[in-house]
Amino acid sequence: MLAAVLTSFRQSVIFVCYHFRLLCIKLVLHRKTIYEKAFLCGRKAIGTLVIRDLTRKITSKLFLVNKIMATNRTGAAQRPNGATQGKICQFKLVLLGESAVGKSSLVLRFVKGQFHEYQESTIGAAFLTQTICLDDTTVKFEIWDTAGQERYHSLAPMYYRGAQAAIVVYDITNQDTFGRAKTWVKELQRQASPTIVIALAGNKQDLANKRMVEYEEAQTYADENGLLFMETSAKTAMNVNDIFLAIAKKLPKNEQTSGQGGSAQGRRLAEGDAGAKAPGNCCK
Ligand SMILES: Nc1nc2c(ncn2[C@@H]2O[C@H](COP(=O)(O)OP(=O)(O)O)[C@@H](O)[C@H]2O)c(=O)[nH]1
Ligand SMILES: [Mg+2]
Repeated sequence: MLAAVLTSFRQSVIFVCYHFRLLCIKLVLHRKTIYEKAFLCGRKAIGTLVIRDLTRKITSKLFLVNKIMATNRTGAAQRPNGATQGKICQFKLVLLGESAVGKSSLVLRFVKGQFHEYQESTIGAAFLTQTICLDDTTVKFEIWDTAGQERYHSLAPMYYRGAQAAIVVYDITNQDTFGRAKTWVKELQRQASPTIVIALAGNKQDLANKRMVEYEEAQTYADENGLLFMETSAKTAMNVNDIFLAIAKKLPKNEQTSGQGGSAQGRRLAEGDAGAKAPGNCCK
């Protein structure tokens, strides 16, 4: 009887152990499946994120390339060396005037759109270029910004000789600089090219409350001498682009005979030689 009970107990224990083992195996398998699923899901999620990120990067790169291409396409109409944009002319322009009237500041404003309250004084001369577009004509200015001091005066003819345009600058708050501007105009009329386009700039217009040169006085003088005239401010940018634009409009762009002391016309640039020092051919 006891033996029978023991056997049955043993069998029960074996049965329970067997099922417990099965349960454990099932549990382990189940956990493995969960882990695997989670792993797969994770991989899928990471993959999606990576792909989404890559797509975004590629799209933004493509957008950037498109933007650059579009900019180049729009810019092409204004480039000086395109074949389809009409005339391309290059003119030598010189700035003259007493020192500290704002010659360098005007050039800096026109070329770089900047103004420095403490502009360094020019030694000898400085050279910059700027291009502007007039309808079907691209005008490239080769700008010679001279030093105003008397000790550099002997160098001036080097810069205005062969120049097609000049801006004579005075400071509206200083009467002496207006007198000096008149002397420069006389010198240009005597010694520069007879066809030179001269503009008179009454600079520092933003300081009109300290004005010593009346607008009407300068306008009358300019009219009498056939000069373009504008009051400008390198500080506020007033009339800076306008004075260069007015000169560009007045410069002859048709083929003519060369004037004394240099060609009366700008140089036509061949394709690709925007900065080339070609002989004085005319615009066409
Ligand atoms: N308020 C004012 N100051 C100016 C203007 N243009 C130039 N200046 C200042 O005048 C000083 C002389 O300018 P600069 O360009 O060196 O004169 P430059 O010797 O004729 O070349 C600098 O301190 C400039 O900041 C202007 O339009 N308004
Ligand atoms: Mg200067």
